[in-house]
Amino acid sequence: MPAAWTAYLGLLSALSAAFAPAVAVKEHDFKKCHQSGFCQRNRAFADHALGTSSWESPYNIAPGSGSFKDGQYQAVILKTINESGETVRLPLTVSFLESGTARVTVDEEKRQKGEIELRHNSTARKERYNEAEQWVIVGGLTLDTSAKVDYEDKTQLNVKYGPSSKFEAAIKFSPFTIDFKRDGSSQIKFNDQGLLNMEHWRPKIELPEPEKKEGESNEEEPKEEPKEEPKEEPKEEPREKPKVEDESTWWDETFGGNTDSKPRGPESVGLDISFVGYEHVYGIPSHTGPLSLKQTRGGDGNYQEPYRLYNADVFEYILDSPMTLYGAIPFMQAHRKDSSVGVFWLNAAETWIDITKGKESRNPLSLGVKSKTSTHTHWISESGLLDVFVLLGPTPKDLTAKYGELTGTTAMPQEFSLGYHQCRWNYVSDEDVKDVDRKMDKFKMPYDVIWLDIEYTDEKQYFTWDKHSFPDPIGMGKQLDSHGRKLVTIIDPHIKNVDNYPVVAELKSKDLAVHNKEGSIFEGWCWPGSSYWIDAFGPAAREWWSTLFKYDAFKGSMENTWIWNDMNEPSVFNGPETTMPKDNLHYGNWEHRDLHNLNGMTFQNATFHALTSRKPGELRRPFVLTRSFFAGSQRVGAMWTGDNQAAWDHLQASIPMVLSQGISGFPFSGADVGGFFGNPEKELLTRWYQAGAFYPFFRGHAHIDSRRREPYLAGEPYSTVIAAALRLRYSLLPAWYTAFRHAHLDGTPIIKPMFYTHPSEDAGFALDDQFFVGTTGLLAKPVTEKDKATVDIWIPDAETYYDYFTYDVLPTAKGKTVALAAPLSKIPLLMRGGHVFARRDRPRRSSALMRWDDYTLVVAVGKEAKVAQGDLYVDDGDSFDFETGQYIHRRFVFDGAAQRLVSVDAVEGRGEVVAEGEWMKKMREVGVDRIVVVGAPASWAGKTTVAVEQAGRTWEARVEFTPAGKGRAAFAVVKKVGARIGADWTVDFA
Ligand code: NBV
Repeated sequence: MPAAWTAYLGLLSALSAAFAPAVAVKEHDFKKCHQSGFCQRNRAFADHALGTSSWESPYNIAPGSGSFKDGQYQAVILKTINESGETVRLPLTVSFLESGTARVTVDEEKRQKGEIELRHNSTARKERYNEAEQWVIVGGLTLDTSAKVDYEDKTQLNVKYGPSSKFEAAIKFSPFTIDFKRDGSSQIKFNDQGLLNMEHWRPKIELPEPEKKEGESNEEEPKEEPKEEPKEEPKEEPREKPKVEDESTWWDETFGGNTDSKPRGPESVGLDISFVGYEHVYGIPSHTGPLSLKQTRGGDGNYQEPYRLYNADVFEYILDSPMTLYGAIPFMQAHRKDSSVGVFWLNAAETWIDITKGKESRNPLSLGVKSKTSTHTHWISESGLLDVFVLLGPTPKDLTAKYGELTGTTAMPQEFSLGYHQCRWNYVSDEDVKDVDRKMDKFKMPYDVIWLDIEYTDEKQYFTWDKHSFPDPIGMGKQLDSHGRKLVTIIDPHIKNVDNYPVVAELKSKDLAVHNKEGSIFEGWCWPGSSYWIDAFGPAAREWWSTLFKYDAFKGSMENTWIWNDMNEPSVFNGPETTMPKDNLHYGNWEHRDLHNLNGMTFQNATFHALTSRKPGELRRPFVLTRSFFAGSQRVGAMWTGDNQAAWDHLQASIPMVLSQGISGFPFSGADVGGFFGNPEKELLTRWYQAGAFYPFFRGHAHIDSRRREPYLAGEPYSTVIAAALRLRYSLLPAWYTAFRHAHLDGTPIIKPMFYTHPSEDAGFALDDQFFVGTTGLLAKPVTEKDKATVDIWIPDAETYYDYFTYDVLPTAKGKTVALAAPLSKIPLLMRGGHVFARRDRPRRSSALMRWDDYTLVVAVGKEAKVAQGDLYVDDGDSFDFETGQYIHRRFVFDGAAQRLVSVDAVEGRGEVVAEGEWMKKMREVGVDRIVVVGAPASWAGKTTVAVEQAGRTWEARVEFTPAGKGRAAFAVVKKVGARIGADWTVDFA
């Protein structure tokens, strides 16, 4: 290697190391609320408002400005900005949608009209960012023309809307508030605490002798909490301009040595949203704390900081924290016994959410709920519209369905992607990959995908291969393909700024990268050293991105290559908070500030679309894993929870994190199995595989500095136990795929927390360490503690619960916790009576090889009436043909009284209308080989055959009955059933 080249590489790695974050998250690298000007101002505003008994919100609907038409109310809110009564006009729209969802949007008239001046000669857009909707919302916006004004006078307007007009929005004019009611009682209140705050545009008044220099940092000394500042008596403060208003952060702001030029000055939006009578709130992922969100204004066990949503490469994140992580979904659900409501805050700028709970409503006139705890939330975003959707439930399932209608549901996945993924940073060569592939087979460990991290590239130039270590990617791909396996390669959004790299040359010449505030290409540092970032907000950039993935462009990729998008927050090593400067400019001249949280999604979306056009005539479901995400990302792939650690508490934290993803509309999620940083002890690794087998996305991954830990390296007894966990996952793949189908159809989570499945059982509302899988009735509680030999599982209802492996019947224990034996070899897993689910029991190397395997149906007989039911969905797992009906969806119903199990089409009348394609014809013939009835009636003793009837033919199948034993349920196994999965049939046990 020439000396100059070596020197250059040395410099590069030194620089990368200098800019790369060090070993543990440095909390001080990320802003606290008091270091984020708008957060500090809004918190101070809240302190002032809540501490001032005479406080009145300065926002009023302009008399006579309102009109109601076709399901929409429009008016102008006047914000009084000074003592002389000057006002700013803020156009308000309240839309009542057919789905029963209401939407409240507030804009700023001057900015709509472009009647503002930008500082620093900025060319940024003048409007408040109004394009989040274009990225996020895909349906559900049809107005409810039957919504009607129920009452109106000079002070208020009441609109009845929603199903059977059960919902009501009481809009008060002065001050402006909205009270959303269901069946006459308040559920959600806007501005009830008077914290509405839209920082209007204002010119900067340059003082001759400024008290503070422009750009002066507010980072050095944390500002004292406002309450600690010497304050005048609150009631003596002028109402319109509280003393706490801190102008020092209106203009240029510096943090970590980076100055944000803020050409539009202060422009935040803040609003208090109260959930009346609700004690629990959930959602707003991604954070590491409990599923039921904590209070954030201090106090015992509470956080001091608001929950933050500002996608960032947090690196070795800490647990039990409201700190931001890699992705953001500003959707919150509130729950109390038998009632769920929610809000979706459609804003892609940096956002903070304070949560407090209290017995008292601030408004003394609010009726009826004083004795109950209410949750008050305070939402604060740096810029953009105020745009909030209100969902009135009443069930958790209603919320996920309505949210899914708005933002879309989980894409039907590639079937292989539900299998196990083997990843590490890095498999060092194609030979290494092939070796791991062979060893997994040797140790009889099923897996579907092996992954390549950044080192496969030629010097971090994506779409290339390191020629020395990966001389034959196609040969490698073919070996994988021989067992139906896939390869996922990483492609990040930073494009190396180097000569002789055609990708960067095109990016520059076509002008498709993100710009800096001056309007030229933005340059920053990431893995490759100096880099540019594709601006996936622009249509031309997306089109160009697609060209790079064509098989003949990305040479070495093939039909079984899929993609991983990392670092898309975006991570910029030398940027503020390791991301992009907020005054960078994107397509359409929108500031990065306005759309930061959307950035990751737009990149994943570009990759998703690129994968649909790799070859003319080929249209397959893409698989793209993303680290960064926003509301709507569920439509284009899977996510994982980023760089966790090989530690028990990280295993523990992963479960609420994945559950939170699920209830927030993005259930295709998982955590790095084994933990990214560090070296897990073998017990931890094993327990992590057992837990990971229940993540919707199941991938082992490890940092480059960690020791090799492919599951077969664990040694005995660990490897055997891990292999069993992998096989359990594989045998249940039909049930997982069916759960994904449900998520795709109506937005339900794939794994479900207790409050979701049992919304009437208070004792389950805070539980986040056990969950149901889809509608299978499988209740799992992974072991997440060292040296544990039992776990306590909470039983949510009076159904019969059977141990999955032994068929032991749990003592009837509604609302109680029951100890389950959980030696290392065992995953605590129960079957709830009343369910039927499908499995494929023949162990194979990969899911593709199981494609035509027969099914086993498991019937867990329910307590009352001895009934059980469930379903199975199957399609070709790869194409979009399911959209035109090429799928099989069966419903199985076991009737204990009639002693019969039937299979019927789950979609009535479908059989007649679908012309069957090749896959479907073949699939129909696949058999139901075994039926296991757990909790079989004692009367079946002595029975040796059952009668099977299908399409007018009947025959007998053998059944083996095992009577109930000590604590164990009786069960019956029908063998060689001979029924077809795609046909109607009956198995008669009588
Ligand atoms: O590409 C390297 C890693 C990757 O393995 C990990 O999963 C990502 O979360 N990546 C982050 C970049 C650097 C991490 C220290």
